[in-house]
Amino acid sequence: MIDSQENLFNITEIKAREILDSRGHPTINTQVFLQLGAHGEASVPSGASTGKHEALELRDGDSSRFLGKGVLKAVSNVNQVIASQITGWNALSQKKIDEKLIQMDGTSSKNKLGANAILSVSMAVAQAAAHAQGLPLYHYLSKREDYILPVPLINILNGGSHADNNVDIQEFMIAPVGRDRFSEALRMSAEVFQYLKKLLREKGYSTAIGDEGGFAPNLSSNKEAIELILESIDRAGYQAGGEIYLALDIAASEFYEDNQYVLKKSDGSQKSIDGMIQFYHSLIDQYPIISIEDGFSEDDWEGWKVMTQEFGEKIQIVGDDLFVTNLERFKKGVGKGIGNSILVKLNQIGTLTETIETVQYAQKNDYSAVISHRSGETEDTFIADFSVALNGGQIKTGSVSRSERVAKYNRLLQIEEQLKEKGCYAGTNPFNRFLS
Ligand code: 2PG
Ligand code: MG
Repeated sequence: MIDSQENLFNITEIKAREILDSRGHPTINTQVFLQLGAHGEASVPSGASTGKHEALELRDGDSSRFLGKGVLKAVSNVNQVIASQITGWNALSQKKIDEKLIQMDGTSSKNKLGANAILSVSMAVAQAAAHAQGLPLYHYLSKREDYILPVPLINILNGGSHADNNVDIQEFMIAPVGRDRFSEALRMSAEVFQYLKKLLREKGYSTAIGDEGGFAPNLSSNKEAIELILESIDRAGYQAGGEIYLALDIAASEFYEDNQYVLKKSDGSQKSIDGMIQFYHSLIDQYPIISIEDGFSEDDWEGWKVMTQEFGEKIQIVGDDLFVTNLERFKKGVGKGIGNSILVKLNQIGTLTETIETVQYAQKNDYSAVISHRSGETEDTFIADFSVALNGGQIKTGSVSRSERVAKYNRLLQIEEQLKEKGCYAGTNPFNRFLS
């Protein structure tokens, strides 16, 4: 009896295809069908400022299609290679399936089958299992009694590799902590975004947006971006530094050249580790900044160490390109006492199980875990559920414009509504250690 019930969760078909992401580049979408009739699907995002230690995103390299960016090899790896091995397996056995995928690939950076191919199956299996059990994904993944709705880090001004402007810092985000509901925090942020638009117009700046839906004007300096955001917060009637803090993703790997940080999009100035530390002092001492991501380059462990010593008690220091959601690299960083937070992107490592292990390791070691989108995204809302399932307390998924970003926030609104008193907004909690 139990056997036949379990059979209902067996995978009957796996079907992948090439679709488009938010930048008009191809990516992979995979559906997993179960005996029961239920199915799940997932689409894999893609970065622009990718870390060099990330798992491999398999692209065809055939310049006659999509400028070489096609993903037909990854699609065929799912439809032929993976499907032939995983069909018939029980979708409830996520860990076993992920282990099998890792073993089938057999390389440390998943460069045989491609992390994009593998991840699309891993996520779609979880979605299929959740649907088959009639559970929302966040509940299927964690089965908690109570949940935390994450603070959204909302990227309202874009620079770096995500925008064609003269701003070096990649992301200027607001962290709306001063409310007790996610929906209210999101409303505050959307209002600030609209005030920022008005302000940019008044000043004669462009209100065109960058890859993650934040504005992307040409500005006189990185600091001007911060000043404009602070003024928008004020005009919206909120208190910067009380109700809303600022968070930055410097994405410093993007402008690290010959042991120097070269602010090439703005004034072209070159900075050493000391120069960067002084730069951060001038920002952190002056503005209500609560979090800085990738303040130093992905292999500049020395820079990271100095930054952590200098600011580790004052602000959240997030490793993205540095840790690449990779447990081994992350362990090395934790061992060296580097950073106090990790950015978590499923496609940097390639399976759900490995990603969960990394988040759990962070939580055990008192590092915060910020669940993140990529700059090239799709309408898939997996990470919204994932952030709630893991009680991480923070999600970074772009601005409050562009549907591929807003889809995640809208999914969180639904989750908050479903959870009622079982869901609690994280508010200031993830940052309390820095706020006293
Ligand atoms: C980052 C991400 C997402 P990308 O650097 O944190 O914002 O950008 O996906 O381009 O790596
Ligand atoms: Mg980053």
